[in-house]
Amino acid sequence: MKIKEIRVIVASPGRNFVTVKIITDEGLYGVGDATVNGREKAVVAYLEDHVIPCLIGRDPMRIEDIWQYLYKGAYWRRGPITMAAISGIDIALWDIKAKAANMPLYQLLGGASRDKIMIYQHVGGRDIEETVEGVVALREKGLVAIRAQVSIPGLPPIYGTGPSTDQSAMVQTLPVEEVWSTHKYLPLVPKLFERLRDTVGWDLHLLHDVHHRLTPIEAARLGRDLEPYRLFWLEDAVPAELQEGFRLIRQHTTTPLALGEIFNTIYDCQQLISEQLIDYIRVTSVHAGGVTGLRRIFDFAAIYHVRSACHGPMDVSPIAMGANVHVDRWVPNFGIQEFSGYLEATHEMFPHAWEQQGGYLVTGEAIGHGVDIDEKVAAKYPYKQAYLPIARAEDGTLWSW
Ligand code: GCO
Ligand code: MG
Repeated sequence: MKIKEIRVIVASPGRNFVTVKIITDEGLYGVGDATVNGREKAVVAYLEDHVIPCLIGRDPMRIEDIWQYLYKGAYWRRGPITMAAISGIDIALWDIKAKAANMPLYQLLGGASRDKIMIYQHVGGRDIEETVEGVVALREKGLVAIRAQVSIPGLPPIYGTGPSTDQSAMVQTLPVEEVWSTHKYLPLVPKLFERLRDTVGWDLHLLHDVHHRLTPIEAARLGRDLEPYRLFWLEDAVPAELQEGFRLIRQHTTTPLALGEIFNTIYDCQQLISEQLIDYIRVTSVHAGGVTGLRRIFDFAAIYHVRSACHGPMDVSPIAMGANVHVDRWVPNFGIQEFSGYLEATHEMFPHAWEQQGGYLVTGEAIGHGVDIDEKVAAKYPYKQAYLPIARAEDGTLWSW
């Protein structure tokens, strides 16, 4: 079998997605996700100009060799654009291999370690009351794990806090600038979780995402203040370039820590994992080297009792979600899977075998990863330039988030 053609399809069914379609001379094809939110076209150029010409004529069964060829062979290793391109190719190749083997992907990976995949979904509110109502409503739909966020009083809702802010990236051409205050945020979050525990009790898993906005000592304080409410995790407490920075947080709190949505390789989390500075590693197939990358990172994490928790927001396409859930179904050290849901147009463009059943996702038994792209639908939704927002402190200082 040989790779005959590789197409890159860019479309915006409510969000921008970059999809790789690898077609073989035997007619089998596979699809992969290569989306980097807000930087989509950089990946398209990388794929079209530098990757695809090198792969035509190669044997699609040699997934590991192609992965190494694109990683080591480029000389310029790692980085989000390179790794998203590798991820898109890798996910499509695993799809082809599983189809050739006539198996669902999880079977090829080693078979099912579980029947269904626990997910968490998001609730945000303009105030504590609104968040509590949202959590109660989601629990009624069968969710067993919920991420709760709240806007800072006196400031407009910003990305990842108030209601529906995950959509905001799509309506602006240039990045919106938002205002952040650590001073106002820190005492607010424990109050939210106190109210939540009073209302929903202790069975529900509760999570919180800080979006990289704190320093280690601030995160340590927050983790400690949240201990009475037994969070499932505190996510992205500080920017993670400084892996040893997490030692400081760890010394002060037993609140579990999760990290990794912007990581691309095992080297981004090597120290975090081997020093047991985190509890959940949140890498995802589209950004961390595809199925091959995830397997490598999760196997390494297993040695140190760190569990998997694939990133799964709306900008990780249903294809990457398909790859994630097959890995989730197999991975022995599974923790949880994020699932933000998708807009109707996104579902229409990516027919998928995975499905949500209450608080869980199931893979389905379709061969491959079970997700396809409908190119006719894709043609209806042209790319729209869109960016994530930018955060500034109240005095105008550019902020991490
Ligand atoms: C999450 C995230 C997302 C990211 C987004 C960036 O936990 O799901 O933090 O909301 O910000 O995926 O593109
Ligand atoms: Mg996050």
